[in-house]
Formats: sequence, structure tokens, C-alpha cells
Amino acid sequence: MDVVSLGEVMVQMNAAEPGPLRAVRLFERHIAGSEANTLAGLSRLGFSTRFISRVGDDEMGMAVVSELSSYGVDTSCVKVDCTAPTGVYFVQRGYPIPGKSRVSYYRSGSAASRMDADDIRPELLRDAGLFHVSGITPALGMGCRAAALRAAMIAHDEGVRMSFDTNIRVQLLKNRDTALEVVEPFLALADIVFTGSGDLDFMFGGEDRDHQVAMIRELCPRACVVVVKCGARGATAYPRDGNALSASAFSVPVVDELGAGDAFDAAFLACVLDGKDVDEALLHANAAGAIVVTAKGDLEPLPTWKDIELFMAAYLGSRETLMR
Ligand code: KDG
Repeated sequence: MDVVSLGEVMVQMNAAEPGPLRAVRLFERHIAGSEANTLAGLSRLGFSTRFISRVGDDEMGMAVVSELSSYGVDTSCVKVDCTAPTGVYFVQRGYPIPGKSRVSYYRSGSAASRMDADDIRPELLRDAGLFHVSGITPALGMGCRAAALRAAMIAHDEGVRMSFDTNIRVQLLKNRDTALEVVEPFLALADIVFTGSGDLDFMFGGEDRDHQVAMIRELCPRACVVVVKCGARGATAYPRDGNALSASAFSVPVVDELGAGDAFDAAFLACVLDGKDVDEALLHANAAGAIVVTAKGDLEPLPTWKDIELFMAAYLGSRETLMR
């Protein structure tokens, strides 16, 4: 298995039109969840992936399993929990800030939030090339935190590389102290770290970027690279040995920005697993993120290599060149 991850996949009710949720009458039903999005992205890029989770014994749980499987993700470790439902969330698009999406969760007490350390068996990770998790899963409850930590420890003990995306969701992690308490154990074990400019501001205050990067670096001494995603302003990678590398984003029409960060992680990790350089990884990751914001749903627009190449061929002429 190339990549293993765990987390929650929810039913996503995505507003058919931009505007405030209270005025939206029609929704498109998708399924999505950060870590699973990244796995599906890696599957689209040719890697074998395994997802560990729980869904409810309900129609939507069946949709989660069958749709994720249709992307090639191994869902044999997704348990059906008869005592809790599959989580749901609503997506408000383009309001009040054009191009921005906002989420409303109905996930408290969901089946996935009831995962615990017993969901993680060492053999699920032993054969993996990489273990990936984000700050969302340990924020779902103490059981999920224990499960994610057990998986991270097994990966560490078995010599499996680990990537971690801080992915702070303020609705789940209320304040800076809680956020740091949740992400620190994962940062300490991670070999590759993704974060965002908003996450850095939340964790370390509105200091200058170099100071924020120095702060997060102290928390992830093993990481060979820390990647800071800045949305429409591109991304910068800070390798442990070497100079920072920045790549500007592709400018595209934004339909729904959700899932872009997960697609970015997938393409970046795919490049790392393929042994490509960091600058190439940044370029492909930015392209994957840009492609995903052009359509609704986190999974449906995830690109293949061919899609990324076609996109880059069309856009590179008008795109600022990679900056060092
Ligand atoms: O990264 C996009 C996801 O965060 C979103 O679609 C749903 O996983 C999700 C979450 O927990 O917010």
C-alpha cells in the first residue's frame, strides 16, 4: 500500500448557487473529508491508498464507501457503526466574500467521530510507503485523537514516513492553545508538514512569516520540508537543508475552494513519492489545487497527471514563472 490515512468523510451538501445558506433551496450532494480527499487525489495519480474510518449504518454511509471506492481507495477498513450516523455538512459558496466557501457542520457524535485507538491495527500501516493525517481528525474527539496518534506512533516505529497537514478548523479547535495541544504531537513525528498562512496566523499570531516558520520548525524537528499554502498567493516550501522555494498560484475562476488544499497535498506527496524535486512538487501541487477550485465537490475535480499536464500547458504562458 503506498499511502494510508484515517479521518472522517461526511455527506457534503453544496449550495447550488452562491449566496447565504438561509436563502439556498437547492443543494448538490457530494461526499468529502480532508484526508480521504488527499487519498482519492493520490489514487487519481496512480498510487494505492487505504482509508481507515467509520460510517453510520445508513444510506449516506453506503454512499461514502461506494464513492470513495470508485476512486480506487481501499475502504475495507471503514467500519459500519450501527449506533451513530454518518456526518453531514453544508457549504455556503461565494458569500459574503466572493470566491470564499464556508462550512456548517452537523457532525458532532457522528460514527467517524467515535473512532478510537482500537480501529488502528499495526498491520494496516506496516506495508505503507507513507502515512498521512491532518489536524482535523484529532480535533474530532479524544477517541479520534488517540486513533490518529496510535497510527502516527506505529508509522514512526515501523519506519513509515509521515505527512501532516495542520488543517486547523476553528469550529473544531476554538482557540490557539487547543489547536497547538492537538497538532504538536503530530508535528513532532512528521517527515513532511503542510500548513497554511491562516493556520500559522492562528497558531502563532500575526507575526511575520519568517518568524512563524521558525516557530513551526521548532515543533517539527524531523520534517525535511514545511510547505506553507497561501491559496491564491501560491505556496512556499521551506526545506530543512536549503533555501525556501516559492511558486505563485494559477489564476482561475473559483467555483468552490473547498478541497483545494487536499488536492495540493496529494499532488505534492505524489511528486515526493516519485522522487521529484521540491520545485516540481510545488508546481504540480499548485496546479492540482487550482483545478479543484473550478468545480463543486472536493473529489470530483481531482486531476490525473494528464489533466495536470493539460492544465499547465494551457496556463503556463500566462503564469508567473517559478521564483526562487
Ligand atoms: O479540505 C476540505 C475539507 O476540510 C472539507 O471539505 C470537509 O474534511 C472536511 C472538514 O472536516 O472540514
